[in-house]
Amino acid sequence: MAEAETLLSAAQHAADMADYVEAGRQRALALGNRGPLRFTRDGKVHPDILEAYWATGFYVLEGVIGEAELAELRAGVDEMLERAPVAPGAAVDARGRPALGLGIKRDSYLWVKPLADPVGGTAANGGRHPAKMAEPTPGDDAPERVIYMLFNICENMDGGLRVYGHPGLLAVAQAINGPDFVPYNDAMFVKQPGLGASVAWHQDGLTHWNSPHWDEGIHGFNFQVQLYRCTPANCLWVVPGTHKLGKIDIKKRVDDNGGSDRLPDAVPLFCEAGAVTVVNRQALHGSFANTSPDLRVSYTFGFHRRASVEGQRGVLVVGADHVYDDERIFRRSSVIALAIDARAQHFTQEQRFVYRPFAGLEDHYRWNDEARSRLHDYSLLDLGI
Ligand SMILES: O=C(O)CCC(=O)C(=O)O
Repeated sequence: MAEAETLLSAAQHAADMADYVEAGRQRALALGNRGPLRFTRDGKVHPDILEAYWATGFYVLEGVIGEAELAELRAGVDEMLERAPVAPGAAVDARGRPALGLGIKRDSYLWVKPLADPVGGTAANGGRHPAKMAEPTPGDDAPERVIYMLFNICENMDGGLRVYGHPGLLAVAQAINGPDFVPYNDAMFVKQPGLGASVAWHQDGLTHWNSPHWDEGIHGFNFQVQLYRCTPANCLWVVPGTHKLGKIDIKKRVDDNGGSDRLPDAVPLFCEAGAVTVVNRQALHGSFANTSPDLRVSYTFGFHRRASVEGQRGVLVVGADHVYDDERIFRRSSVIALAIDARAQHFTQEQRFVYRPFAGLEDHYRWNDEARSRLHDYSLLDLGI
């Protein structure tokens, strides 16, 4: 009985969040780091966007992905979910068909317990999530586990590959990380209403905190393409300005907050479907168990400066320990070149992005069946730092 009394119901968690969520919304609106993706007359990302990004550590780009493309992405996610193995490691989906992603070395699906915090307070991801989030108890009808993340997006979903070649987003990557920018990884966070697990507070980067060259951009940034409306109750939260602080004692912040995960200065990245959020990987960020009634699906992919990655020993990646040499960087970066061509073939009226490391090599990176086979297992080449 004593244990039952300490359980936090999903409804109570949602109610407890209400005031915090509203106060966070007001703080977020005051920051001035949201709006459409704008360019100067000579085609550069508008300096106001970059200034606000560097000041706060994030930006909400509104209205980047149109309805038709969103519909393709949502259909791609639905298909991945329908064709998921019936249970982790199973060979067939719920209808007995061969499950998606069987031939890919990296798992395409990650399951967790509903409303749980799978990494907080553990050594996972290099121990970067030192404090545990509140873990509300799901309803009696909740499944034992839910899909929490999808991987290998560029291989499993053509719509996902095309977004990877989006000219506006690649222009942002170039403006933040320089023309020789390189990719990190990609995934989809799936936070189902009443079931979605939390992501404990963390800073993403692991490698460069003590580097003599450390600065506020050295660990790169992540985009999140938002497939559905994000509300303050289900979205990612960021503590503004923390990308400038170096490594933060996150456990102490939570302890100083009375042990509560509702950090007082954090703000929610709420937005409409089709927005793309840009978050500095050094910024302190996390998301709560989704006890709201709204689904969130966030297509997440990141980019680094080439100099941050060159010669680094891999972290946060699947597969053998490996130093990121020129060949690995080039091969992983070729996914961008293929994505640009896949996009150009689909959106024929759009001006394609010129990715400097592959300028002049476009004919070798045409999107076709042979290119599709070259993409196989690309995520084993991810460039985590
Ligand atoms: O979207 C989320 O809930 C978590 C995202 C995140 O932590 C990340 O991209 O590093």
